[in-house]
Amino acid sequence: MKFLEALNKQTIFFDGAMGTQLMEQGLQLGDIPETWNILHPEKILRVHENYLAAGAHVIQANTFGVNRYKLEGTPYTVADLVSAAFDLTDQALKDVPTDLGRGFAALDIGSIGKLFKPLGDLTFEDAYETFSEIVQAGKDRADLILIETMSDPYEMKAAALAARQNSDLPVVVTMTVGEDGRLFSGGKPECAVAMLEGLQVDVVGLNCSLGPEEMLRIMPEFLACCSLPVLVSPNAGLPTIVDGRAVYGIGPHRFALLQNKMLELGVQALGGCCGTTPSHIREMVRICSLTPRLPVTEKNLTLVASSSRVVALRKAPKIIGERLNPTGKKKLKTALKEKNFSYLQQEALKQEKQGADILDVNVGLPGIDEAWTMKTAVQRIQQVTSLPLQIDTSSPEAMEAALRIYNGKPLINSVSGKKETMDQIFPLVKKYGGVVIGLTLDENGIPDTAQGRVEIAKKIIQEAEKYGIRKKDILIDTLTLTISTGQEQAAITLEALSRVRDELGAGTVLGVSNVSFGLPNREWINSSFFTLALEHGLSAGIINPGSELMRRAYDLFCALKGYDPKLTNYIERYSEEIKSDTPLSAVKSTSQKSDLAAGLGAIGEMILLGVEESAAKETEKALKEREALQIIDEELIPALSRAGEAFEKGTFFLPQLLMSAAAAQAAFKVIREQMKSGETRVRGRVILATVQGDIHDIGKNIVKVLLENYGFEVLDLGKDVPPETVLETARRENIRLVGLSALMTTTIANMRTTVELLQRELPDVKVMVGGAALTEEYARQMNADFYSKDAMGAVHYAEQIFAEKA
Ligand code: B12
Repeated sequence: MKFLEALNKQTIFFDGAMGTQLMEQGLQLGDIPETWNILHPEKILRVHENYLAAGAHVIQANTFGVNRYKLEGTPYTVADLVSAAFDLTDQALKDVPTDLGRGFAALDIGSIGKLFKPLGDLTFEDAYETFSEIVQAGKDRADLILIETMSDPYEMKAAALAARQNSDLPVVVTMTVGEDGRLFSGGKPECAVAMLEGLQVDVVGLNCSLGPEEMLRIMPEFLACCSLPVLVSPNAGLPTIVDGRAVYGIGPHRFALLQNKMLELGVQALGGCCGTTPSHIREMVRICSLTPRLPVTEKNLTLVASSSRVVALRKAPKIIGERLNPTGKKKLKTALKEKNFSYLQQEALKQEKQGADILDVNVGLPGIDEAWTMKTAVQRIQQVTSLPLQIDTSSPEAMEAALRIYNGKPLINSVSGKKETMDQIFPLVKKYGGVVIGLTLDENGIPDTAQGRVEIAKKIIQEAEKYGIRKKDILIDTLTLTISTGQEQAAITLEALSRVRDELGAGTVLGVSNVSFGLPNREWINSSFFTLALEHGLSAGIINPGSELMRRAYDLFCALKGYDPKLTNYIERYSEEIKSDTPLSAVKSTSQKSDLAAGLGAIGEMILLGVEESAAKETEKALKEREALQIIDEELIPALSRAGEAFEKGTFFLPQLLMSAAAAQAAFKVIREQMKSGETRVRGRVILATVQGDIHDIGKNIVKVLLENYGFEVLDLGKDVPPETVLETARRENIRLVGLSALMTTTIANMRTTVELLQRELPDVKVMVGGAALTEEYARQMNADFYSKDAMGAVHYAEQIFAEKA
């Protein structure tokens, strides 16, 4: 029996932990567990056999970490270790049959362990290649591919795509969330579920990080958005550290009872992650086999998603921001020609603030490399906004380039009823996933009756089905034509709209403003037509969210039709009005990120929004009026502090913190350039370093610039610097003053070690310390010579030291 056949029939049990089992047999921290496939095959085989004997149907080959990056510097190749892993699963499956006959072996794929650009140096294609190599190595030996312990939706996409493109095996993807139920991107699992459904994977789920109790709390929400079978593999509780080792508190019986509740909620497959043992799996199989399983249900949701936000269409009507389309927009045209993507970022942020739900991205201009421009625009826009994007192009090459690197499940604009277009676009939708807009025109043009447009809509939906694209993933555009050439046009579009909704049960979309082409006071007609369209069932309008009249039409419709619960939005918005040409900084915000910047200047806001180029530009402007130090004190530091506080509160997530830090660095670079003085005389030489284990270097860099500015030469050892390196450099370079920075409570200990080492080995060297985690009191305790809460203090102390000896 094949894996999917078995899953269709009954509850499928996966095995439990491998890593914690191997640690009990002597695996040390830092060892690569997969090398044991060759070094200690008998131990791996025993783990597999124990799980099969406990009743598991699926065992995971010991391939979790076999990626080219982790194997760098070892004598092993991916192919060697994967092949050895499947020799062991083959043997185990032969030795121990399951109640379904021969069990199944999964090619287990874990996270690469690197961050994507711009946070790290991994590109989407690097990740895709890395995963493809593993899939190719295992595809002929595995029964299924299990992509697991993934927290970044972008990495899930790379892995799922690699699995789909390089094999015909069933693909299971389970993700890991924190205790707050969120992914690394800050999004809820539904973002990733929407994307993975679009990528046509077979099973999704949760594993690792949490115990079954915490996962049970998340499960109802997870299941509510998911129309695929679900696998849940929790840890055996949350770990506590006892004598330096992780101990998991939930025993087999309790684990089994909690997993049984998952079945009652509607999960189809169960397994275990860290800390689970064959006893956990045995008890789970014993108890859960008796519980009838619920069927998988189609939730019929039309979801588009970014990595951190999901928008459900066909519920309340939505706004698609139209401002990122060069037609009729001179500034945008120039920006595209000049490759000024920060202008596009600004326009995106502006529309987000104005309340758009989704952003249209169209970069079509004559003479432009559309594929490159579209890809770059999407990459850059998704760095700054959490809104899902609508990829809008008539070029299949540009479409594919953007769909490939898009982080989430996009809206795809568009396909039409023309056979040639459907043949080009549907394969892309099948490959990358997305909700696709079907235009009601074909080889014969645009029908001039509603009936004709409904017929084309039907044809599009039927053709899409052949590719496995479901009706819920199609929105029909019944096409807006101008009433200036035929007044009946509006009525035809509207009739088609409601018939698509009522007769075909599909969602709809319209570019609204074309209705008034060639007429005066266009917004008046547009906004009234928009209201009519909403009343005829429009799911989403492509409009300018900054237009007062359009916005008002939308908000009033929502208020009158009950889409604005308790009229909260209406009351909040209409105490103050918004104009379409209002500059970004003056727009009343609907986004939490900009609220955070309240009271700060433009630099602070750009740091909190994480827009590097704009942070730099604003700094250049500000330097004409204000002192560099004032900018640091009034904008950079407060913005970073707020980012830190929001991070601590859990309203800001690591990618955002990283983007903010990068923007602060960009602002700071501008300041540094300006502060470089022409001074040539060196007043003294100073070592600066952020201590081992700590990678925060913004503060240390500020200290460096000030010291240099005051005529000192700085030997910057960078961040994460071991005590020995500081000592060796101080000795070799005959240094008299060392400055150390530490930002975390956990790294203060390393600062202390460094201070002690320096004072023991080089008693004449003075050590000054600083960094947000430090206090005067801590500094005294570690016997540092000097502490300063800011960079200027470092300069004064250096002056004192070098004056004394001069
Ligand atoms: C930016 C930032 C990051 C960036 C760092 C980028 C970079 N290149 O530096 C990134 C995103 C990478 C990051 C990562 C992490 N961060 Co962080 N981060 C911050 C943040 C928001 C701002 C730090 C900063 O740059 N401040 C501005 C500078 C100018 O201030 P400063 O460093 O204190 O420097 C001034 C003075 O202290 C002094 N000074 C500094 N050094 C020296 C040296 C000498 C000799 C002297 C005299 C003076 C001096 O002069 C400077 C100018 O006046 C803080 C929050 C905060 N409010 O501090 C959290 C914070 C420091 N991070 C934190 C954490 C937990 C992390 C992570 C572990 C997150 C994670 N879960 O992975 C990782 C740690 C990675 C590691 N191993 O180090 C915690 C630390 C908690 C604690 N008390 O231990 C904080 C406090 C956030 C929080 N509230 O939770 N972070």
